[in-house]
Amino acid sequence: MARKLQTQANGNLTPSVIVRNWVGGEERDATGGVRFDSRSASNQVDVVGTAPLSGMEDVEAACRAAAAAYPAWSATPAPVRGEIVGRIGEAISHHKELLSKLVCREIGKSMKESRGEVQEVIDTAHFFQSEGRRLYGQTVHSEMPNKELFTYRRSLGVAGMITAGNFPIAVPSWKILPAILTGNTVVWKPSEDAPVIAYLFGRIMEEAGVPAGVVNIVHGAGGGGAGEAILACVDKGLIQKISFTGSTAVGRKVGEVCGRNLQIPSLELGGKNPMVVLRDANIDVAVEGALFSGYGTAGQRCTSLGNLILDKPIAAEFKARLLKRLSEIKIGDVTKSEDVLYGPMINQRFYENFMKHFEMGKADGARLLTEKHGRITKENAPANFVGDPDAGYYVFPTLWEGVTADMKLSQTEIFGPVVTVMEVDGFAEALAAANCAPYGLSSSCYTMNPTDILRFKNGIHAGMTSINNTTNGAEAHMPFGGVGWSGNGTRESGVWVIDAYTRWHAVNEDLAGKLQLAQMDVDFGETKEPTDLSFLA
Ligand code: UN1
Repeated sequence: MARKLQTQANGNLTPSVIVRNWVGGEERDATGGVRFDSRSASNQVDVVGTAPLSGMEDVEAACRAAAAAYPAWSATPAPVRGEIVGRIGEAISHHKELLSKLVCREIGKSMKESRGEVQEVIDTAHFFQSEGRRLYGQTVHSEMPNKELFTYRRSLGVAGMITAGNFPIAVPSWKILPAILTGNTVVWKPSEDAPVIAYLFGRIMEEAGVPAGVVNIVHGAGGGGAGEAILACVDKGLIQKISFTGSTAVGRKVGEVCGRNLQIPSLELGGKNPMVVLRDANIDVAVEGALFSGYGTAGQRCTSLGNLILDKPIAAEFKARLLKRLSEIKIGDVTKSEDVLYGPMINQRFYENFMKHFEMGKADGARLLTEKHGRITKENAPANFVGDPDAGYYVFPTLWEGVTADMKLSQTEIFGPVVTVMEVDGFAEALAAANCAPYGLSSSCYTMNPTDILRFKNGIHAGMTSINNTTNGAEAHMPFGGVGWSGNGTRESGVWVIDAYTRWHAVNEDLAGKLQLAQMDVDFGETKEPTDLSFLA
């Protein structure tokens, strides 16, 4: 029978959830006994839940539980593992609306986007359910008779996962579902911004039949906390694979630890995603694309629009129209209205980091096109603001112009509702500007010209490209990941992520009944004398 969710009153209409670690199929508090609050990003008074602040001992226990579960799980037939992954998708579908409301409540994402995020988990589960009936290896011809060659995918062992708060359930599902489908077991440290969503995801996995210890969840902080402890467990030999989504700075550290242990981590890092709008583009469509790419989720997506690259003949009109749309959008408490384009900054750190970029832009000599900046308060709130601005970290949308490739503003990921406009003359300059930042996650180009479409697809340095669409829009069956500072070349989603959680095993079976050595005992026959073609000369 399903366990009852433990909650406590928190003064709000909805009680707060008592989150525990999930280790070896059991709920546990952290050994230190310390807990932290997860407050709604929209309204810092609403305690969505309290969660254990775990440390090294808790993470080690989770690694041991994952290692204990590994032999049986990796030996479970892949179609059976796939069936369980599929049931996770069914259970998420069953709870979709409630989970979407929780994503909205805990991290402050609009309901439309929250529903999209939960749908992404369902799509991922259904995709990997059927992969359980594929996981193909190959039969390969040998150089020698009576000998057969095979390739098999083998699982890696215990996979440690560290995820961010901006996609608190979709991105974890991109990692956990293919990892367990391919036979690995998992220790997951979710974002401290979203422990309740993570806890319920764990409960749903349990409900769907994920055996004890196959997925273990340890809550707590990143640096100096459970996240760092997971990395320490790589050095201790307790973890065979790391998958990390977060900043480029932390990704480099993860890469160092994994590198010295001869492991390849999956790193999904930052972006400064360009959107090019050429003179022949459908401006109506492009303005809406820029609005959603730049300001949806308050710009807190790794695929958010950074540099908006406008072709000179349409630049003035485009900026005017984008500014008009920015004056019309609703900002505010996403739990109170479904029409809000974006809600709060997810936490104080993201807010403070966003505020720092104004100094950078001024030092660069760029110009602000938007009028009001920084934190939205009761005194300065736009007329259509929804809810109480002082209750969360709400900020005005920001648009800069006069940005060039030599400015910090065009090179730095800001992670907030801000777009930096670069103006160019024609395709060649547009492509150069689109490639000016050291990142290369996503990209977009608006044009109706097939030659420019082809040239953009071939010339852009990015892991993902949209033609006439936003910089977002990953789908569960397409590869997700970047180049340059956006990652290390590993990919999530689709068939490509399977390479991240398996290694190839080459096997040969010799039934010849005698020793026959590759290369040495191979009979290629003799070449005859060359045919005399001299009479043709
Ligand atoms: C992220 O920001 O880490 O395509 C992932 C998108 C989303 C995924 C973003 N579906 O923007």
